[in-house]
Amino acid sequence: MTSIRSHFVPDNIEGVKLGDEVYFHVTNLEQDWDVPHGFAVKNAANAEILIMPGETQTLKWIPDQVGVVPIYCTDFCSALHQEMQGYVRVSPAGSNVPISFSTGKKAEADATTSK
Ligand SMILES: [Cu+2]
Repeated sequence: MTSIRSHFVPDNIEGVKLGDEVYFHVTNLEQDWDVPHGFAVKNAANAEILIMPGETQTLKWIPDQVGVVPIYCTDFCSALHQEMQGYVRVSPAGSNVPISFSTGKKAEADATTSK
């Protein structure tokens, strides 16, 4: 995925299965040298990564629970820093949910309750 103020692309990932080895390769697209971005998965056993402008860093994650897991920026990057987040849905092992991803779309449950 890419990171630039103030979002990740994509920021909504489906089709990850429990026990998968997930590698997030995050590229910071900023043109200003002093705007690093962070990246972390909520409740992951490892720490976050810090990505300097123009760099790509990789974070490995093995989900240990089924559900929707937030991902987020861990470095204060702008006034909209807290908007820099997204979601990964973890499905049960062996389920047939295909890998898919999108950007800027609200989670399904969210969209149906807000109507
Ligand atoms: Cu940030």
